[in-house]
Amino acid sequence: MQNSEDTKAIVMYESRICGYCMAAKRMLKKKGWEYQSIVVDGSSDARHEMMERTGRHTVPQIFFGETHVGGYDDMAALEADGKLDELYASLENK
Ligand SMILES: N[C@@H](CCC(=O)N[C@@H](CS)C(=O)NCC(=O)O)C(=O)O
Repeated sequence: MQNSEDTKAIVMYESRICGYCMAAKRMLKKKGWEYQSIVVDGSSDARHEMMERTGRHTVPQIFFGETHVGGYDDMAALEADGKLDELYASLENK
């Protein structure tokens, strides 16, 4: 159970050794956006939850609120299209 103060609008399922996760984290940091990390290494529950929610098995998997953005490439594509800021602006609990 998460503390409500730990609950962030952006949630990223990630693993510790993962280049795409690092790239996603760099992008979020550059934006100045906080996120909640769910590390799936060694946790079959968290990995199972990620796969159930996304239908994907690769990390990272990123949610903006209830919206499944996808992996790093998907988030970068939204940024390139100028749509990521808009999605972020629509979030509560930032
Ligand atoms: N296009 C994906 C690639 C993600 C990816 O390949 N992640 C690696 C870890 S850095 C992974 O999950 N590999 C495990 C696998 O392919 O089953 C993205 O941009 O997020």
